[in-house]
Amino acid sequence: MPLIVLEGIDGCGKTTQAELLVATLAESGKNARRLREPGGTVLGERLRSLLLDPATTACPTAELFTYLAARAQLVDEILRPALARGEWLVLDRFWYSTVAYQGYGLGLDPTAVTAACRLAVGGLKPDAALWLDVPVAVAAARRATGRTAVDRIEARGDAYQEKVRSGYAALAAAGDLTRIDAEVPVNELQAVIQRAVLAG
Ligand code: Z5A
Repeated sequence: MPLIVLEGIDGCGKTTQAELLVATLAESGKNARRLREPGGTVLGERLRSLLLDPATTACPTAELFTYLAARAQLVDEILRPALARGEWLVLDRFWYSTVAYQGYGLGLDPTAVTAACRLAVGGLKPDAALWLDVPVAVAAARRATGRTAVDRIEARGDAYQEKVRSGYAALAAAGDLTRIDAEVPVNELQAVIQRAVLAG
């Protein structure tokens, strides 16, 4: 199961769990690493800076295509070659984020967004896609303890995060994501994720 995706609203604990999962996989002898979206390539990291900069203005459609450009490059330059070499990749966000944030969050047609995502990933399918679900207030409290600067997406506030969360719920209901209750301590969540990955 070499391509594992962790998803969820900002502050749900994805990054913490992605790092723990990579460490566990590495301990068991796998060549594993974490990658994040947007990012992971020179193009992707530059686009990430623009996308998260509060000074950037981008209409929903421009924002959509910028995330897709970063993703298409990551798939072509990093993901496919690494998977072909047998590496295990833990991906902090993938196309599900675009459907949730730009589709459900910004009001773009989720069906059209999903079709655009398919084009960007060129048929690449994860072996496991886990949605770490927490209430918006819990995620906000977790973010508040860990960070200082608020980026352009976080600045949209709780109402936006609720729409994003409803997008993840729709993806889970459609069978695209596996929901995991993430309102539990780090070590408990780590055990649940490990079981889900190893069971796959
Ligand atoms: N975005 C988009 O709009 N469309 C797209 O297609 C894509 C992305 C791909 C990327 O930001 C932004 O891009 C993101 C969506 C948008 N929106 N924002 N903002 P990012 O990658 O910089 O940040 P993030 O994805 O939002 O993640 P984050 O803020 O780094 O949070 P996280 O990874 O979910 O959580 P964490 O860093 O692991 O944990 C947050 C804090 O909670 C930290 O202090 C931890 O110690 C603590 N924590 C973690 N787990 C727990 C548990 N279980 N209990 C208690 N406390 C915990």
